[in-house]
Amino acid sequence: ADELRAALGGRWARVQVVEQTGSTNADLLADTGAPDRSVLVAEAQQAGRGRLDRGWTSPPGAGLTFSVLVRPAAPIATWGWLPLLTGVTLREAVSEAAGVEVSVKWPNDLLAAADGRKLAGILAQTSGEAVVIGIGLNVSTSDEELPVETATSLALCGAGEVDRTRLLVAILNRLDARLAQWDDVGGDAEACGLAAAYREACSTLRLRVAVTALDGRRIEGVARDVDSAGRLLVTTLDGGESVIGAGDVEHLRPI
Ligand code: BT5
Repeated sequence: ADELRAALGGRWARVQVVEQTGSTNADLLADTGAPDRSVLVAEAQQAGRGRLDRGWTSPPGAGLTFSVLVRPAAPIATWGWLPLLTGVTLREAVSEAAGVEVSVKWPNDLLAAADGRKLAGILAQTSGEAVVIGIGLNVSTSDEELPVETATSLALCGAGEVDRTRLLVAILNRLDARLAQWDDVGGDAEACGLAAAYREACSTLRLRVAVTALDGRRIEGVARDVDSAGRLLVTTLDGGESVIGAGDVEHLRPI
């Protein structure tokens, strides 16, 4: 933790590292007094969560498992951009610190550019005026340790030895910078260049996709763009447009 704090140079208000916990997201959500820019890193997580209460597995020491808490000044209507902002940041940091090219799948996955397998997942949860953003990234995870066929790790992408602290510092430095730029313009993703970076990073855009919504609806069409709230705009086959929020989606897959 001291090494991490020193490398971050005071830009993160509170940095904690624990050997193990249930879920770093759950811990920060429960910590109602946590200051803006709190970070909680866990070596091992016993009850890691994905969206919709799905599980997130991370063998101890093989990945990065952490959450940050931020208290944005930007209006709540723009907070849908936070997982997307995190995805853009992860992509840049992974490319810089591990030399692996990745893309972002709307709304919350990081995929290896080479084979489309999932390298990382992002889980943003709101509690009052705070947002907790959790990140699980597979670093040295082996094939046998990965829970599903569609998962991969930096090591499996040919990254070689990756210094996890260095990678985490690269992520947190970039995340702080992007958050500040975005918050300074009131969460306007176009004005701070985030929307442009996202359009470049996102492999979902321009694809034909099938979305299964939580209410059972199925939407098929071309993923055209992302709007000012971070929602996906899908041009449906009949020429209409569906506006899809991250919270409404059970599955999204290219067709
Ligand atoms: C996510 O959910 O991808 C968000 C994962 C967020 C995890 C972080 S770790 C730190 C913080 N604390 C937490 O408790 N959570 C956050 P979703 O899109 O729902 O994907 C979950 C699905 O990904 C699972 O149902 C599995 O199929 C798959 N999965 C589970 N573990 C994985 C892994 N290590 N790598 C790739 N895929 C995995």
